[in-house]
Amino acid sequence: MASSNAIAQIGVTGLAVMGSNIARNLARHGYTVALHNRSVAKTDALLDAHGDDGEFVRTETIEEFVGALEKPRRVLIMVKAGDATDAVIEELAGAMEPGDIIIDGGNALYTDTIRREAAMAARGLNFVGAGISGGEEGALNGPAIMPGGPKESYESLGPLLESISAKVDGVPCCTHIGPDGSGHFVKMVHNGIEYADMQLIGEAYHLLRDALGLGAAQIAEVFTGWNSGELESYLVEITAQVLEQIDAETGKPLVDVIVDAAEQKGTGRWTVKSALDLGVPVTGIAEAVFARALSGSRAQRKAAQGLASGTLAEKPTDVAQFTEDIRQALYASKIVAYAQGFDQIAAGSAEYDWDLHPGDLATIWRGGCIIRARFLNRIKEAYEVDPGLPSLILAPYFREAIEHAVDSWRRVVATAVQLGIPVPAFASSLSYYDALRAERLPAALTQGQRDFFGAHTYERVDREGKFHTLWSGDRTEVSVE
Ligand code: NBP
Repeated sequence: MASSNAIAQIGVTGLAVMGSNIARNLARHGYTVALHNRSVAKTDALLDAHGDDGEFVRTETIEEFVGALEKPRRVLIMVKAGDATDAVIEELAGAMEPGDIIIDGGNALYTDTIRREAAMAARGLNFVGAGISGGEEGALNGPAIMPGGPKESYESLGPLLESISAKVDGVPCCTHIGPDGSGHFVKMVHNGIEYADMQLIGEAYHLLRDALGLGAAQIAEVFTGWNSGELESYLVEITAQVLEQIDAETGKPLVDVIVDAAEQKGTGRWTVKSALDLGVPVTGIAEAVFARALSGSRAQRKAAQGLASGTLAEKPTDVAQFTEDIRQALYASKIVAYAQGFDQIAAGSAEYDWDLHPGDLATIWRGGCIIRARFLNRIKEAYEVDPGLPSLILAPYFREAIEHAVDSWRRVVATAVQLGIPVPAFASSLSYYDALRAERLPAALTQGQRDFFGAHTYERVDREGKFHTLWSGDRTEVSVE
């Protein structure tokens, strides 16, 4: 119901798919919501279609919008990330007063959020960068929400955001993440993990199709079965549904008529760029981003058709065993992807002094968001037992899960290589695991080479200090201060 004089508890500006659904979610939870969009048509379309969802206040100008809000004012921005967000923030800040709260629920780059928070704080405004996951369905029925920003603003905002978020065992999928850009940072890493998870599922599908010769309907059944075990997750569930879908025009499985070139909006790329800066090896996420890029290199791929494969091995004959091997490889690789993502979160927390709590993130990612999965309960438990875990892989539950899976994992990667089926994320995750557990890495040789050509020095295994060999002299070793 639209009303012209109600005082709204929150305003939403940006009423495309995400903003409309969050506004409806808020109204359904009993909040009076002021509505604003750059073009009024979207505001009216929302009111026409869903005005009965609750109490809305229709506004046209920013002044009208801000004037409709209770103080301290709370405004949620849901516009396109980047310049549009800056433009809207500037306009709002001009109309708001010290103590008011601006929440950016878009997919902002966390460094932009750090900058915006500082600029708004200088004007006395509270700025909250909130990562929101769950797509349009989540926005309407309960997303996972990752709000950063000043702790004080969460006192006023928290109950409202928690009420519209997803719940798991009665626990809201929303918590205060930390200062300034931390909410958008963890949302970015969440999306990076999502990329890795999707790539791993894609590789499992590829092997089931090309190594075992299964059709889409049979593979859908495999994924449905997997979804009742430890792999239970939103992404595995929707994979089965996508594979079951039949194209109305051709009668073929839809997946067989979709062009095999994956696109990306950028959050995976941001995750990898940030990981490079932080020096965190998120190999699974990086492979997933590159795999999308390679799939999209359509001209190159076309030109490369017919390149030699070399002699290929026979396909596995024990379908049940190899299917189980793939399931185990998927589970182990997925653990690696999450472990790497959590490493990046720990590194970001240290770099920006955010004091992030990984167990809290595992808790709020259990529902609402795209990477929601049964095993996030296990991650939550692992961090409850040891908040300072050096790697998720070292938590007893995951250590045992990988120990159980590792033979299958090796068989899958070896078989894929012998059959010429690309499995970049499975293979790099296994290599990461082997590197992590290796007693001695070839990095000693790398250090020797660096010292040879650049006098970069090295450390010794048997005594403290930095050393350099006089490679172009008499090749004796000197101690370097
Ligand atoms: P879009 O990202 O497509 O943005 C469209 C909205 O931005 C419209 O309301 C549009 O107003 C407004 N806008 C633009 Br474009 N430029 C503007 C400007 N200069 N000034 C004011 N408003 C402007 O919408 P969305 O897909 O609903 O996503 C909203 C945010 O949520 C984005 O940051 C997105 O990354 C994030 N997000 C999306 C999803 C998802 O699943 N789609 C999930 C999680 C987060 P107009 O109607 O006047 O053109």
